[in-house]
Amino acid sequence: MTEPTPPTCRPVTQDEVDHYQEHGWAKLPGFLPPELVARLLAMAKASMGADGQCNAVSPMQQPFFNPEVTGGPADPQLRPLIDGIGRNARLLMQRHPGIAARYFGDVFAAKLPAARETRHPGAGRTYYHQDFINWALDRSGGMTFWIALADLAPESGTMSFLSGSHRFGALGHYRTYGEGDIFDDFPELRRQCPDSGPLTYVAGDATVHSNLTVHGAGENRTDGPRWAYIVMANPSDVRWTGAPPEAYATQGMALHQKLDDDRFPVIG
Ligand SMILES: O=C(O)CCC(=O)C(=O)O
Repeated sequence: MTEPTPPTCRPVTQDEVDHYQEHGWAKLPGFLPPELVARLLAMAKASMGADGQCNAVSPMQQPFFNPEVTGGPADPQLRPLIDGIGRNARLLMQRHPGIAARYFGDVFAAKLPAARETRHPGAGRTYYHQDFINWALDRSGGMTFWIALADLAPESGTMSFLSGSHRFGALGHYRTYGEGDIFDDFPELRRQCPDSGPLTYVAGDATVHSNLTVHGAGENRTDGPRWAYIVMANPSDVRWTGAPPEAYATQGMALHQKLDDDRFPVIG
């Protein structure tokens, strides 16, 4: 008897690849099958509680959402999905065939209701930013898959993207805009990059955005947490710039080394 295939995401279509290349992001409707979404949501609630804040407070303090790391590629429950995402990342990045996708990180992301008392940071607005500079990597090409684990309307604080902003190069670290925002330093973004506005997701829908694409999200104005699962991937040849990133520990790493296979395995 053949083993049942473990549930994973569907492959991206050519239209989605084209949209991603042109706009820097793409919507992926029905990316995950319902049984996998239900399993992921149950995992998230098991470690974070139904209110999305029973986990330990993350050392990476940011207002966007309350994060909870998972077992990542080492978790046999998650690996088939993470591999499926790696195969898609490879298709989306459109590098030469020798370049695969490398896992970079994955978290459950509960944006907490803005109107409630919360024990965690993570009940704020996701102000517009790029991810690239924060990753401390020597080349772009990386991307984030943002997967809705429930039906999410714009008022829960869903993602918005500035189409074409991935062609503007690096636009600063998100902590450097002070009281203002990215549009103070780069007003041309407003003129040249149409804003998708906050998207509506059905559970299992996803978006994928390049780490150079400017994106943001509003506050969560609903009563409960906004449940999402985020997986990040890079081209397999990325190297560490030597800068201190927020996303990973660099102790023992050598300047310009490739990301190590233990923590950042090639996936797909
Ligand atoms: O979930 C959010 O509000 C922000 C997520 C984000 O910035 C990202 O996935 O790069």
